[in-house]
This record gives sequence, C-alpha cells and structure tokens, in this order.
Amino acid sequence: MSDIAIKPRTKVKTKTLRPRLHKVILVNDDYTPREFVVMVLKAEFRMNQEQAYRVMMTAHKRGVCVVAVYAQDIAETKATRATEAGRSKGYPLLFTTEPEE
Ligand code: TYC
Repeated sequence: MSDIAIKPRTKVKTKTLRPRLHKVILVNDDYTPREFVVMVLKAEFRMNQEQAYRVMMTAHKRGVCVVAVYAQDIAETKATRATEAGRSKGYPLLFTTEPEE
C-alpha cells in the first residue's frame, strides 16, 4: 500500500443567492369604485394620490398594472391585505403576485 497522501485541491466558493423579488399586480374589475381602489393603494402601498390614481387608471384601461416589487413574503402579505380590504366591502378587487423575471 502506498503512504503518499494526496491533498484534494478543492476551493470553497461562497455564492450569495439573492431571493427573487415578487411583483404585486392590481387586476381590473367592473364593480370596485375607482376611489376605493385609490384609497387601498394609498393605504397599503404608501402611494400619494397621483401615483395611486395613475396605477388605478392603468389597471382600468389595460386590465392589470404592476403596483410595486417586494420580497416574496411582503408582496404576498400586502396583496392579501389589499384584496381583503375590498372583500370586506363586498368588492371583487384583486391583487395577485408573481416572481420578477
Ligand atoms: N374598473 C373599475 C370601475 O370602472 C375601477 C377599477 C380600476 C377597479 C382598477 C379595479 O383594479 C381596478 N369602477
């Protein structure tokens, strides 16, 4: 038997994987009043009147609008809270989330 010790030449590479950000998406519907959508956007996403109005009108015209991007858990919590705000008034207002490319 050989007594030659072979040193493995391995290098440890540390790679930090940043978690993917998630988009919160506002979905249009025919029933939720515009002012209510604006109010929810201001309350949950800390937007001012002009920003909230622009996002609401974009969803109204195009069907959907990206509201903001956050870490996954924050995006999901905000989307759920905002959707529940509409649900509590009987509106079908919907916020969804999806991972950013
Ligand atoms: N389309 C709604 C209306 O005309 C307003 C609205 C805008 C609702 C955006 C939802 O995501 C929405 N009353």
